[in-house]
Amino acid sequence: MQADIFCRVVDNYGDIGVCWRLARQLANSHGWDVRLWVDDLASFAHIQPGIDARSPRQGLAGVDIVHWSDTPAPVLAARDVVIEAFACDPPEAFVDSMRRTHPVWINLEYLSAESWVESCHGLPSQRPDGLVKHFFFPGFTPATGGLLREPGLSAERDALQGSTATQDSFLRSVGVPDEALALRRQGARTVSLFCYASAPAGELVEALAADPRATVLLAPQGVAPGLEAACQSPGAPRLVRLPFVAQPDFDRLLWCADINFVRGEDSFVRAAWAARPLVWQIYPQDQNVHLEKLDAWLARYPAPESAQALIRAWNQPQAGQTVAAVKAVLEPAAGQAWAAAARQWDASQSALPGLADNLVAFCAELAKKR
Ligand code: TRH
Repeated sequence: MQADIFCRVVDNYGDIGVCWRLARQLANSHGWDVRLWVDDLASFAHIQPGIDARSPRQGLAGVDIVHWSDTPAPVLAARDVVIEAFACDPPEAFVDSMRRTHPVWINLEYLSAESWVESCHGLPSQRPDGLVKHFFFPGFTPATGGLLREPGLSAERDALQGSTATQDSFLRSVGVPDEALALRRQGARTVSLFCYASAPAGELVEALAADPRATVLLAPQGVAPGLEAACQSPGAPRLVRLPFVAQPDFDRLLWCADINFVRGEDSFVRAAWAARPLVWQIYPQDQNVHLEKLDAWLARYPAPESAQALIRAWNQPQAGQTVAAVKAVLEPAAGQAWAAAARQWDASQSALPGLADNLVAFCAELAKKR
């Protein structure tokens, strides 16, 4: 299959994060010839070393990367499959070429745990010009498109989680200092933090500082800028700032942590594959509609009530309940129940077919009918 994936970076790193992961998997696990169109190469370069933000065309990891600029737009014609991520509308000249060849056209939607997704997944949308676009919804049930998950991920994760020495050398390689590694070896818990500015990170630090067990807190540069000041108090976590790392290393960071605070879409899914407790900060939307989506996911996530309460508090900072909620999950019994639930969540979700496999099968069916 020859495919074009279109990615417009609306905000942050999730749009390109999802598209880049999908592009690599289609190219490397399924042998597809993939062109990835990206309008914002600077954001791409932030999460992928080796991307040249000024290059109109470059190849990396088996993917042909096209800078999607409007001045002038690249002159390329559609091939077998067109995947537009998150309804980003391919350029008009490209759609013109689609009218001549009628490729399979997929609109890859945002992830949601809401039940309506099942009835919309796979539906066609007939356009007046004769082209048909199909909706492909990621999701958590067999009636959806599933979640992105690379083959062999669990084995790689288990190997890392089973070896303190391998974790040490990995963490050292991404910039964790020896003295923080020593704290881990002496029994400190590891917490990773990737959140939006609205997250009550100060309350998290306050609760961790009050706990007798020490904490090493890993946070990317620029995220939660108040952490440096918050981590000055006695007993506060040992804060380690890390540069943004490539996606496979970001996975490994999550695998090394005891609790992962993640956000948006892609890091949220990756934290599930860590099989460790996760706190999700959902991407905020107008009129708090995101809170309904959060509830839809919490109804599926098998974590105990104390963990669910923390996740709700983390997403509604005005409630000011995060200190108490963190303290509750640090109780040994609560923590053990949550850790077991996290393993169960990973096992149940990874037993379902992955998004790339589902997408490949879906496109093959549609291609037969062309
Ligand atoms: O950056 P985000 O907030 O992206 C958001 C969401 O996707 C949201 O749903 C969407 O509407 C909005 O963008 C436009 O969070 P997310 O989805 O977790 O994406 C972050 C990506 O960055 C993910 O692919 C992981 C990657 N990443 C790294 O590769 N290395 C790193 O060091 C870090 C911190 C992140």
